[in-house]
Amino acid sequence: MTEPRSMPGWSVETLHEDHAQALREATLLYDSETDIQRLRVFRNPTFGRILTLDGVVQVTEADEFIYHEMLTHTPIIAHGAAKRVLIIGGGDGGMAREALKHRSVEHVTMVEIDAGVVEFSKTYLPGISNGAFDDPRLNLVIDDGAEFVKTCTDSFDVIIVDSTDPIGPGEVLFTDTFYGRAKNLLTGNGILVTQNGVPFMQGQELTNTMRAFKALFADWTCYLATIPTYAGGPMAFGYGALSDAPRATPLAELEARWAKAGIETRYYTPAVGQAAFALPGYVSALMP
Ligand code: AG3
Repeated sequence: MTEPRSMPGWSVETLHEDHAQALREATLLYDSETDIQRLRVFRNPTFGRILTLDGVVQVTEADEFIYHEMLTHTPIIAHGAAKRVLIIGGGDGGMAREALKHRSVEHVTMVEIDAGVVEFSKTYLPGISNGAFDDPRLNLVIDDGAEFVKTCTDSFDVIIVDSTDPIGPGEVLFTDTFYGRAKNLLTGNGILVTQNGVPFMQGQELTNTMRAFKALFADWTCYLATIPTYAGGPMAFGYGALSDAPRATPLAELEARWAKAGIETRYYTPAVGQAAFALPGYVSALMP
């Protein structure tokens, strides 16, 4: 049998055992090992520049807006008064960019394990961070997110986990211990959201996180968005909140908050953010 990896001129992602995704490498821009992982950037005419870590697509210029908008605006607008945001991971700066669009957000701490990814993204993918690294409200910490939450004494209104998949350096960010420590950093109405994989392909990953959230949070569930290069159907984002209030916010109120924020987006709207919590049967069936 031919190994899918051996397709010259194509980047083949074999994240899932029985499924591979191939993206044509029109131009290879960068290929190197950081201290932590293999980092590649190439250009694809449909998706623009694409960053892969250990062969898995992390971000593409064309569809990153869906992922970054949904993981920031959904919790921030539902919360309604978020001033302090913590991002775990997110080395390319796209999550910080979206969070900092909220003038009401006074401070963003971003904890990235790999300084190489940050430096590299500034050079090769500057449009993704789009100036976020120069914003005085951003505090960039190079550290393992799991270590950071163990010792951190600050608190946050919204915590966003922008991780890789639970293999390699990202694995610790999917443990009950990590979730519990992150929860302890949340303020009264605080919300934790997490990158939780594509449930059609990675159902167990979602079930494991949801089981942990169920034990930790007053309100817990997941919400969905389809990001074309995260193949296999919609991706799930874990949602854990200390109170029911954010998710009970009426649409009219979400819309008033959004209008006040005055942010332009290409995917998120308050109605989309609210509807994203409607779960198809096969996803509900993965809930503990
Ligand atoms: N991090 C999420 C990558 C997940 C890809 N996994 C997958 N297809 N299951 C993206 C980093 C962007 N800031």
